[in-house]
Amino acid sequence: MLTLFKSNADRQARKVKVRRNPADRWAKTICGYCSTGCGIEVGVKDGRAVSVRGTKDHPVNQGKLCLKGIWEFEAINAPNRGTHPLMRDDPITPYRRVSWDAALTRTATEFRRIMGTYGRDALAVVSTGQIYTEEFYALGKLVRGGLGTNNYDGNTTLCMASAVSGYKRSFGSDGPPGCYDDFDATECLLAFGSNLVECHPVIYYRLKTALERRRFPVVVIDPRVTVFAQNADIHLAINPGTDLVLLNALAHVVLEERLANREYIENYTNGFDAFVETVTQYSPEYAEPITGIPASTIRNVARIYGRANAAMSIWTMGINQSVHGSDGVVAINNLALLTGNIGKPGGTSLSITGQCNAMGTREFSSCSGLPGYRQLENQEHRAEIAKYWGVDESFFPTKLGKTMTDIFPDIEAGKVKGLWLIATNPATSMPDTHRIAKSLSNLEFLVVQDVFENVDSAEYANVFLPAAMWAEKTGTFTNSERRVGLVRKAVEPPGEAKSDLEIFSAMAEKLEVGHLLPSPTSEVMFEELKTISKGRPCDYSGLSYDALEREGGIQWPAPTEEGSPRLYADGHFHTADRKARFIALEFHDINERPDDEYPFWLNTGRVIEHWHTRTKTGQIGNLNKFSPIPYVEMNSIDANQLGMTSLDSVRVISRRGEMTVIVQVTECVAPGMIFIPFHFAKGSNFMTLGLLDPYSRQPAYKQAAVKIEKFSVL
Ligand SMILES: Nc1nc2c(c(=O)[nH]1)N[C@H]1C(S)=C(S)[C@@H](COP(=O)(O)OP(=O)(O)OC[C@H]3O[C@@H](n4cnc5c(=O)[nH]c(N)nc54)[C@H](O)[C@@H]3O)O[C@H]1N2
Ligand SMILES: Nc1nc2c(c(=O)[nH]1)N[C@H]1C(S)=C(S)[C@@H](COP(=O)(O)OP(=O)(O)OC[C@H]3O[C@@H](n4cnc5c(=O)[nH]c(N)nc54)[C@H](O)[C@@H]3O)O[C@H]1N2
Ligand code: SF4
Ligand SMILES: [Mo]
Repeated sequence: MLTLFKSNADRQARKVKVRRNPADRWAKTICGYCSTGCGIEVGVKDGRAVSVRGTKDHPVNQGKLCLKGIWEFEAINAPNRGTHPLMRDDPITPYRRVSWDAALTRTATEFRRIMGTYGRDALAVVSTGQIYTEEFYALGKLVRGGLGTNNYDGNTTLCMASAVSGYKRSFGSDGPPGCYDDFDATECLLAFGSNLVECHPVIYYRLKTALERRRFPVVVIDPRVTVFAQNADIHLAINPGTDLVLLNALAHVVLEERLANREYIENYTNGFDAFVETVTQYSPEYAEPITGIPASTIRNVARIYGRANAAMSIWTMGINQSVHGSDGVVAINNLALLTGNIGKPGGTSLSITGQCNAMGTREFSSCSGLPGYRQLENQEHRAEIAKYWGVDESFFPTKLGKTMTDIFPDIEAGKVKGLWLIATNPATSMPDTHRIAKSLSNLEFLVVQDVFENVDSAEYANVFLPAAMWAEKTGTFTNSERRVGLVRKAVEPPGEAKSDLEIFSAMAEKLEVGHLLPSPTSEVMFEELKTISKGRPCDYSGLSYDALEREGGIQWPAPTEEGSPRLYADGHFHTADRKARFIALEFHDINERPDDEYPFWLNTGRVIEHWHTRTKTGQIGNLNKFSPIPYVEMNSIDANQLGMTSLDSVRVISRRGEMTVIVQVTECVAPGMIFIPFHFAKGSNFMTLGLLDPYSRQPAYKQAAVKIEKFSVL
């Protein structure tokens, strides 16, 4: 963190202030930032959110909150909240306030015109991981059952798509099999590409608490020396994008040293022989020059993992955001299957998800199929949902449409003409944002539905729809351990802002499919999705709002209020033969790599204070005081060589774009690598390339080649 105090008075003025505001009442919610799913109560006084506190004895956070949670009520009251619908004829004229009726009529008319003129798929809908499950379900019903475009996806393609794809390939269905309690039972933790301390601070607190009770080895695999890496027993500073090779080599050693669980493999898996054939080629000596990790260290880690009675892996974006994202996830699953570490306490392969409701969208949004983990390709699934919704089965596409990352090139190519963005800000968060700006400018019609009217993507829009935020509406989120939690409405939304659910229902009306969403309450939506979830992997049928509130959340599958801490405990998976699949994975190096002209690896990610594109945290004084501006982490060897020092302004340049940013000299990145937080607009995503994973279509945000020059105004 950089401090730039000019004087003592300046230091005083910038001091972080925590006000203790008295509240009249407290509303129970789940935090609206990350997927940890902390219980958080919003203090309300005179109808305003004035405070928050962690929910005492909550099963996830036991009253603890991180920096973002502590000031979350300030996001509700922040400036720039959208209070009225806005409209303009074209994106170069100023917006004017209009009525909801005018904004929705115009939107529905444009949607109909575009679909009528160019075909249904000329309209795209891109949503998020940050609205309630009930809202996702309603949007899916409207898009799949009313609009009929197959260009429907969410920002989860930027985030969790590789985990989803990997789980489906290995286990036949999405769904993280483990839970946070696994820290209390495990004998070995491998953490791949996760900055847990900054990105899921309360999961880290759970891990630390488990370690204080009982030591077990923690191995962190990350090119950077994060605080997590500093606190690990072993840090593997892996070469960017080579985790697959490391994982194959770990499996190689487990097999070589006879540490595999033959009984588990025999009873519950298939595909083993082909897998063995492939990993046989990946000796630690072969992996060493590719991964940068000494063969002896790989052997050591494989032995620790293989000999543990229960061993677990967690991972986040260092794995998912790679051209081998899906393969990386499958390789983590392979290692778990090889040692029988699935479905048992302390033995799991647990994807740490990202956004507060990245899980809810996977379960019920219909983005990647139909609700309840149903598939468009499956005739029975189409028939079930068509019947339940009262729509013609033939209205559904029979195969999955484009993902968010393929929709934008289609906009650029003129195939997609209209776009509805809901709670996502691609103008800043997509890779190669110069190209995204061009795509957004190419649209005939863009509608942005967001809680903040100054969101970057609204610069390109014709219509802005102001939405109610977390705690201004009731609904559920699912966290990383499949725990469904309830957010109670604490306060009224500002001005004329409406909940996303109300907006979807009003849109359905305007599109003359109002029968799909006749009574837009979260309770009604919850009952519908519960009904269709019965017997599905994400079974919600035993849940109720009262039970969720009472318990602080319940883990699906939940055919009763009991819920399930783990999946696959009986060794049965969601595949046709109920066995898990070993999948043989070859490594193909296709990244843009540093060369003479662009000699540095660019790595991007997060800091604890900020949330994504800063629409929320950028408006919160204390968080900005901690982390006011973007910076580039640079190793001292590189800084010396380039004649640069901390606080110098430099230009970081890739083949796609550049940014000017100040230097932070650190030993946390290796020579030849730099790290820039991606939160700031017109920042690191000007430079990223974002090659896509072939299975998940998730962008490789963490690997690009750049050069660095001193900034000069002359
Ligand atoms: N404070 C804060 N917390 C958040 C968020 C936020 O914006 N701010 N966002 C939430 C969301 S949506 C998400 S998805 C999560 C993301 O959570 P994380 O994935 O933990 O966060 P990142 O900083 O994106 O990246 C994690 C690490 O991956 C490493 N990495 C880069 N390349 C590689 C590689 O090739 N191999 C390996 N093994 N590691 C690599 C990076 O050095 C970095 O330390 O955080 C969630 N929590
Ligand atoms: N370089 C680089 N880029 C990255 C990443 C990276 O690691 N490196 N990570 C990627 C990942 S993992 C993710 S998840 C994406 C995130 O990328 P985005 O989805 O663009 O992230 P946010 O800034 O969270 O955008 C969410 C928007 O929803 C709005 N919002 C919040 N709550 C509500 C609500 O209830 N209703 C409505 N209608 N709007 C709401 C917020 O104001 C905000 O504008 O970024 C990706 N981009
Ligand atoms: S760890 Fe995540 S869920 Fe918990 S308070 Fe922080 S941002 Fe919210
Ligand atoms: Mo994410």
